[in-house]
Amino acid sequence: MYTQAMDLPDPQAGTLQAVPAPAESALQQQFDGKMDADRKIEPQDWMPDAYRKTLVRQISQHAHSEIVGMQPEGNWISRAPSLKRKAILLAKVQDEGGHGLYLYSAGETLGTSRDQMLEGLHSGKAKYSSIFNYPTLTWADVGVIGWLVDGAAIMNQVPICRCSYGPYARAMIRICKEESFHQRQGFESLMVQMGGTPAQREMVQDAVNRWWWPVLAMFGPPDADSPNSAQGMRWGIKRISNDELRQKFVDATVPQARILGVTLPDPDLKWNEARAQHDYGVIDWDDFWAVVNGNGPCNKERLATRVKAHEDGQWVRDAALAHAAKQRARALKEAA
Ligand code: FAQ
Repeated sequence: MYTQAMDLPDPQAGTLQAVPAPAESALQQQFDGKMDADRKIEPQDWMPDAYRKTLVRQISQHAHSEIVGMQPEGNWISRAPSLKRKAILLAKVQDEGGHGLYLYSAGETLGTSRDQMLEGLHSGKAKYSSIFNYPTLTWADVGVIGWLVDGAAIMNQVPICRCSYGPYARAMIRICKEESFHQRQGFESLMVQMGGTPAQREMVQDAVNRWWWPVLAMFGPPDADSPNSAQGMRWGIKRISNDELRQKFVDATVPQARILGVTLPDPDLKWNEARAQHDYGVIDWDDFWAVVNGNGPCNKERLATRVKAHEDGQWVRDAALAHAAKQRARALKEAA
């Protein structure tokens, strides 16, 4: 679907007349006009190099996050406590894989191949979300990932449905619908566990204690330390800032924690009447940057697992290419 837009006629080839390209300043003006009118930019439209580069960076990081994000919960598929939970978890992890694939397709419309994007991930050059470098120690972690990690992902991703780049915005609409199911299944699983034994309730509380702060950091550095935010906002790629989204997430999650009967591990978390928002404690940004820079608890394991999965899948890619070559040869023979 996305790649069709890349099938542009080549003015040098065939009978098409080469049309003189408008001057760059005129193109920039058209682009700025679209930005001002809040219109979408599509793959065939002219766009400044920096806009294209920013999108490739963000979309590929996002795709990598979805793909690496299959691992922490994937570890629990064979250990899910019932057939029902196994079926739900299988569907969820499969959805994350699908999200990664739509996003790689959206990235390809910008002229960067999937192989190039994957090379960035496998060589350790490209980033993916910090949150997937933490371990899933118990079954409660799976519920907490659904509730908090997917909850944070939705908060961040709903505004991207209005992103200025058409293919990214459209991919996000379906992704957000699926993330919403993920969040609800996590919350429901935790509700069941909280209605269980004291040991089960303790397990849920322990998982919340371990995930809460990394989830808050997942929204990215504070606005004042976020080098990409200002330009991302001007280009309509980012609609709401890191800090604003983090605040919205805290405000939405506090009442949910109350319903579940868990405590959020922050002694400074309290309602601020004047701001009509919650105050919360200080995030450990040193820990966040250590994880982003490859030194989190599971970075090495996650990357090694991803690279091995890619290498183990080489035969599938080879077979698909051989099949496509055979089909093409047959079609040519039949046409002759
Ligand atoms: N982890 O200037 P900013 C999910 C980097 S999907 C690692 O603020 P920006 C689904 C950032 O890249 C989760 N790195 O950057 C799921 C930049 O580095 P660079 C992923 C981070 O782009 C659920 C530098 O710090 N979602 O969870 C992180 O304006 C459950 C400076 O930061 C997306 O990718 C981080 N947390 O804002 C799957 C959403 N935060 O590239 C499985 C799309 C920041 O300059 C199970 N992305 N950095 O070298 C975005 O909205 C934005 O890119 C932000 C960062 C908000 C992540």
